Amino acid sequence: MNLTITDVWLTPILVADPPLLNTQGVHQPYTPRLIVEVLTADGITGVGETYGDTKYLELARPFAEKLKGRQVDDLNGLFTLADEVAVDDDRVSGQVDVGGLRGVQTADKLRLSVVSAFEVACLDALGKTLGLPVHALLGGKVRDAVEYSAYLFYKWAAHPEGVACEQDDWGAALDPAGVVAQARLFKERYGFTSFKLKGGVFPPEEEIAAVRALAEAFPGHPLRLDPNGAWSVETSLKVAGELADVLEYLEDPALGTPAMAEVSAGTDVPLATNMCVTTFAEIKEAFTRDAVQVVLSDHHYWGGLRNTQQLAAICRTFGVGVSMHSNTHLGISLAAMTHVASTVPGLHHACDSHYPWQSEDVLTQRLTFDDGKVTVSDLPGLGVELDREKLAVLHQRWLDDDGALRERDDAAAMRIADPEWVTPAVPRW
Ligand code: GKR
Ligand code: MG
Repeated sequence: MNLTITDVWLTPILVADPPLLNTQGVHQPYTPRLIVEVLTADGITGVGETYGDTKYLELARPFAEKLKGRQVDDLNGLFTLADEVAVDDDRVSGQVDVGGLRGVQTADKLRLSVVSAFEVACLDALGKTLGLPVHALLGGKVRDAVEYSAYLFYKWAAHPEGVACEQDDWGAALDPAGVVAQARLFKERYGFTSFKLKGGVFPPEEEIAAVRALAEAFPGHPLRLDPNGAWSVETSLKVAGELADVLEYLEDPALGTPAMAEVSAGTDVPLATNMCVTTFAEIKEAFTRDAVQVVLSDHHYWGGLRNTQQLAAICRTFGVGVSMHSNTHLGISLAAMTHVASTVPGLHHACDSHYPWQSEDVLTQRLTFDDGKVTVSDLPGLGVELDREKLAVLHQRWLDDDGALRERDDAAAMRIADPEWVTPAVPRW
């Protein structure tokens, strides 16, 4: 058995994405992702996936070079290696990230977002070498299937006229009836029983009405609303008061730990976050102030699957719930999320996933949701296989792009429909 990494391949791609609305604007017709492949001396390939914007690519390239010659089981070494790769701090020192929806942006978080893809690829290669599934390398699964929630979005029927795109079959969802119709489709197609609505798009009264309509259509089903910090403390408390009887939790109603702590002090509705606790450094203040009751982990920016387990252990210690956040992603990441989620005890909330929105993938076989759950694979590694032809097609799309779509920019995508659009300052309401 030879675990030496002999080569690393990076393939940036553009993946079709429907016109999903959020506080920043709207999803572009194609979104960038990066596929990482790690090859070992034994001819084994491990795969990983992360954000594909230029700043991630620029970091991934020197990292990939340094990885050659190292051992695929040297997972801790990935973090020291990452520290050796220089980051242009100017571009990441501000608070604004590519989507502005995943909390603070720091050089460290950028590094972790890149390391995570390599960690997943190394675990996949190691698992394939040893004949063990990734969950076994993480200590073993404690459940056989991981539950996901339907991730509902306000959306247009199509991207603006004249924009090159793939047509989706979800239709428009711009009012309570549209949101309920979308939820019905999610349930029909995937069997989801929890629903999360991405809010912060319309005035809170309209979003309250949409959640009420969901509660009527799906009595007793867990419901969440996530306006990505678009509301003031006062508005957050008003919404929490009006929806207290139907919400499983309210996600990032207000921006930042101090505001979330104020909201938390004024309501019994649990608060979840993927914006104010996104790094280990942010945990202490948020937990001490009881600002959040559920942390939504994301292995991409937390730095991988083992860091996600560490986060879960800290949450458990403090009696804070843990579940999973998602951003546009493909099957490799869904497989990685499922493996790590299967190892986390006390995962009481269904995880988020954008996967149903992605009609394209780079796998020979798409992952499936049965009754809203993904079965944990016991095959060696992640249990997925790359489809080279599909990968090549999506990579060609990236090569053909003049650069406009290579950075995710939801505000720029919105300006195609509304040239006056500027991302609203928060709190907006
Ligand atoms: O895909 O538009 C989106 C979401 O708004 C995403 O970017 C968020 O980061 O899903 C995320 C969230 O839960 O805030
Ligand atoms: Mg969120």
